[in-house]
Amino acid sequence: MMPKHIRFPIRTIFLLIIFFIILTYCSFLFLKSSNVMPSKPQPFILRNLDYGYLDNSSETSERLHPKKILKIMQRIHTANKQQLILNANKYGPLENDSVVIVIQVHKRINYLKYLVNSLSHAKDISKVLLVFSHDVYDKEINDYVQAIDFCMVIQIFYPHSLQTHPHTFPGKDPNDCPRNITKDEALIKKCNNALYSDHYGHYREANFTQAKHHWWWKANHVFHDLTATRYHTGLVLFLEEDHFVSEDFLYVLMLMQTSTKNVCAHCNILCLGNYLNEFTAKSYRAKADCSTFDASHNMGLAFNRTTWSLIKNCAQAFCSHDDYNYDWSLLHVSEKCLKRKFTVLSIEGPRVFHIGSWQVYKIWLSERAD
Ligand SMILES: *[C@@H]1O[C@H](CO)[C@@H](O)[C@H](O)[C@H]1NC(C)=O
Ligand SMILES: *[C@@H]1O[C@H](CO)[C@@H](O)[C@H](O)[C@H]1NC(C)=O
Ligand SMILES: *[C@@H]1O[C@H](CO)[C@@H](O)[C@H](O)[C@H]1NC(C)=O
Ligand SMILES: *[C@@H]1O[C@H](CO)[C@@H](O)[C@H](O)[C@H]1NC(C)=O
Ligand SMILES: CC(=O)N[C@H]1CO[C@H](CO)[C@@H](O)[C@@H]1O
Repeated sequence: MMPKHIRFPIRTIFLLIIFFIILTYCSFLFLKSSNVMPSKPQPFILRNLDYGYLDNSSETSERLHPKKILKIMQRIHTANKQQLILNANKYGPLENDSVVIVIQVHKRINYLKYLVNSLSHAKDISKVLLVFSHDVYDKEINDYVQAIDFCMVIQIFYPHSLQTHPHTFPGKDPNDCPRNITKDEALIKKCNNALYSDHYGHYREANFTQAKHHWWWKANHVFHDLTATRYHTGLVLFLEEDHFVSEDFLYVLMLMQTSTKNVCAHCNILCLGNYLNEFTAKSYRAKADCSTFDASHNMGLAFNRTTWSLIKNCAQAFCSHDDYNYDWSLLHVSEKCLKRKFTVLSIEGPRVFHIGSWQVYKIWLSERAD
């Protein structure tokens, strides 16, 4: 039995510790509920295929008035023609060897803020050109992007979006075949695309096709149309609104690029993210692996015009592959169209992370259930 004058402070300290734990837990709950922190991601997701279409709030309920759509189309056309580069007088012009970062944006502004915030802390970010490629024209998102002040910024707008084509291709046409109809029924009905059901015998769902169309459009636009980038010879890194980056991601990317000659002679693609190690890698290892491109290389990909030409030459293989994101189409290109499969240099400790993995996990489960 301890003497009383020792027991008392021990009990006080014990109570204090309990109090502290409760306080931490409460603030954790608060941060979670106020959307400051992403929910805990699942470690074994191989693919980012959700792209925000799970939140069925606006797309399905809010149908824009045709006049409003026309207005948006005009603004998109003007912006794509103007090609205004923000902060060019402060950080421009774009150097040959600077990195161009292309970010595919749908409408999850909370995620986008998280990504932009992470970019703002990255070393050497002031030399970068950020290209925001939008498939939703949204004032709040535009205002947010236009306020970025830490590097050059340009916005491009995917002109064939679901927002501006709600009732015609690539949106949902009234004569589209219903997803679950059989091919025989479809042929009798003579609905659109009756001959072309997918791998599983289902027909296209407009709201799941946009991610891939958008990816293909923006890559073409950046490599061939945008005045600022159409002769760019340096790296182009592809990110999405629900990613975020580490502070050293540019430094690591450069390191990987300069070391390809020695460690990965035929390398065409650099990969900064992987789901496999995303949540398990204890260390920030900069060890890089040289391997054949596979399904796990689907996040934080960077390549230059040389590699893009290879992809572009396989446009037929890319576009006809049954896929609603770009990554498996790219894999298909690599395995079925190229003379030599893509070689990728990837980093063991990822520098690009995925915020919304828990949503992907939900689709993944529901797909398995189907
Ligand atoms: C996608 O479209 C299908 C058919 O038009 C619809 O049933 C479904 O609810 C939509 N899904 C989302 C997430 O909007
Ligand atoms: C860009 O790179 C090429 C060679 O790849 C070089 O000739 C040219 O001067 C460079 N341009 C700029 C602006 O640095
Ligand atoms: C098609 O069938 C699946 C189940 O097999 C169901 O979940 C889905 O809602 C159906 N879609 C339509 C558009 O009827
Ligand atoms: C582009 O990348 C390829 C490897 O894919 C490399 O051989 C080539 O030197 C790079 N070109 C430039 C201009 O950096
Ligand atoms: C994933 C998601 O947000 N689903 C919602 C779609 O809308 C219905 C009804 O409005 C909700 O019950 C779902 O939770």
